[in-house]
Amino acid sequence: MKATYSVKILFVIMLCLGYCLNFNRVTAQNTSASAIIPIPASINTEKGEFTLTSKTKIVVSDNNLATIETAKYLADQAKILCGLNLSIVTTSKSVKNSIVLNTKASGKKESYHLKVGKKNIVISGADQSGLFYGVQTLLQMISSAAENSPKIVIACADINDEPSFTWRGMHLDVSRHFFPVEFVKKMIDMLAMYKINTFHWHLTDDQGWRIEIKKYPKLTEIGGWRDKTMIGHYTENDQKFDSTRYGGFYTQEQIKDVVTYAQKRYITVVPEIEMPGHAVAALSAYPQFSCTGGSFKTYTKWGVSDDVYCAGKEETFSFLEDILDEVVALFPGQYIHIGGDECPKTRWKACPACQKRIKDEGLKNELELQSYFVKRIEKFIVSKGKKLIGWDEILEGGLPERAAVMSWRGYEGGVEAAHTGHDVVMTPGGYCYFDHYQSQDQTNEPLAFGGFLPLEKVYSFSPVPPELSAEEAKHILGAQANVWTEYIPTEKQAEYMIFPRICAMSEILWSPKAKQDYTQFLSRLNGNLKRLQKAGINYRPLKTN
Ligand code: TNX
Repeated sequence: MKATYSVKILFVIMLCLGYCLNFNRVTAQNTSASAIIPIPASINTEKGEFTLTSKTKIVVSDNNLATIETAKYLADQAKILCGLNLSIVTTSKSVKNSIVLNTKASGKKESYHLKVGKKNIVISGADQSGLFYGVQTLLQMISSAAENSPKIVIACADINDEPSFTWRGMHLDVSRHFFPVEFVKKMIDMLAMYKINTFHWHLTDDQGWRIEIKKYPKLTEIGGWRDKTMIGHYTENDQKFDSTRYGGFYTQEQIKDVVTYAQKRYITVVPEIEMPGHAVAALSAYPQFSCTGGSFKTYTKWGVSDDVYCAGKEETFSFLEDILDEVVALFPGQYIHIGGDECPKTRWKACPACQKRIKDEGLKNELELQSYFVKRIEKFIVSKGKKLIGWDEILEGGLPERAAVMSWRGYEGGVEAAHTGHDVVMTPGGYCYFDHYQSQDQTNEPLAFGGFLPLEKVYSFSPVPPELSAEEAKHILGAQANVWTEYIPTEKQAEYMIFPRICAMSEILWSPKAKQDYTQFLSRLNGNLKRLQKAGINYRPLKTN
């Protein structure tokens, strides 16, 4: 009797133990694979777990400077996330209880292999950016493990990951409202976390010129400031303004600092210098490059101005080429964005110099004059070893031979460009405009441009339209979110508009379509929001629309 009783007790104990062990395993699993945004291309969860301790070493196995930088980045971030001070060693020997970093993986650019074993974690990038993304994935696992228990337990797993698109971007308009370097860096940090690799910096517009140009100091002295700013919505019958002088700009030193900061996070900064339209701030400083000669004041309201650069005067082109000369020297990336959007033809129609240009060049009309303008600038940019990208209006009147198109008025511009073999970045307003409302009930939301772009709609975005052939689809480099800031005056509000929509955008651009699942994304997002909160991000809480 007694013996059977003990056996029974033993059996119950074993059951409990088994349950506990299994439970632990499930918890550990939850702390890894199910926490990552964007979801990796392939994850195999395996038995066992790795426990991160203060004794865990980061091993740089290839003695490469970039790998060492990434090791330092990992150590710094791990300290923030879980308080552990991980030391870095450089050795090709195997080290127990370590996170090994190398660039030995095979695969396409930016891809990586992450293996969590019981004794070691090995992150192999196909290149340095791949290694960096592997580290980002591990950091997400550490972050989520740290939330669940003081012990950092990561379930064993084998992850193979690569991006779907090469252009994974976010744009920030710093003209309508100015954002200081510290904020730009904070955003770059967050973008890196979500494997976004392009930061499109909208540096000039009617309402403010934000980049120091040494040859034309008045661009920032005068064009960097406006007398007042519109309050309320542009469409109100009775437009209202404050009475505060507003402005700011980045020195070239600050620009270089941001570019280097971004480079260390594998983010390319694409500068945008608007032309021929959206140029009132520049013209307020140098009115001689307009059709009428001015005078102008840096714009204080939103919308589109009739005053644009004069396409007839030779001096306009010298002026812009001088500016671009300085811009090209500051930004090592391939692309220079020249805007090209929303350029009314009113002034050109009435301008003798523009009309003469149309006649002399045998152009049909002002649309072709715009095309002449962009093509001329494109030649210059190409002569500097760079590529031109512009908003889809640059298609009108004929696209420069090698230019890439940013399709914002829907998919159409991008489709047309891809049909003719041009590269395209998709940014259709309905899916990518983060200045749109996040709720249908606008009363509880901060004033915004308009529209309705909830998280779920961002997640439903597909950058490649079905009408493209497989060959044409290769021209869709990717997509980006655009953050226009007419109605975004503060950093807090910018964060509210960007997060968590950028998390959805990152998954659309990185993860394979077959892995995209909104409900599952939401469950992974919950943990991510805690990390955003820790990083001091004023994200929009998940609530119904
Ligand atoms: C259109 S998108 C613009 C911007 C505005 C934005 C507001 C584009 C190329 N031009 O100047 O800020 O709409 O959503």
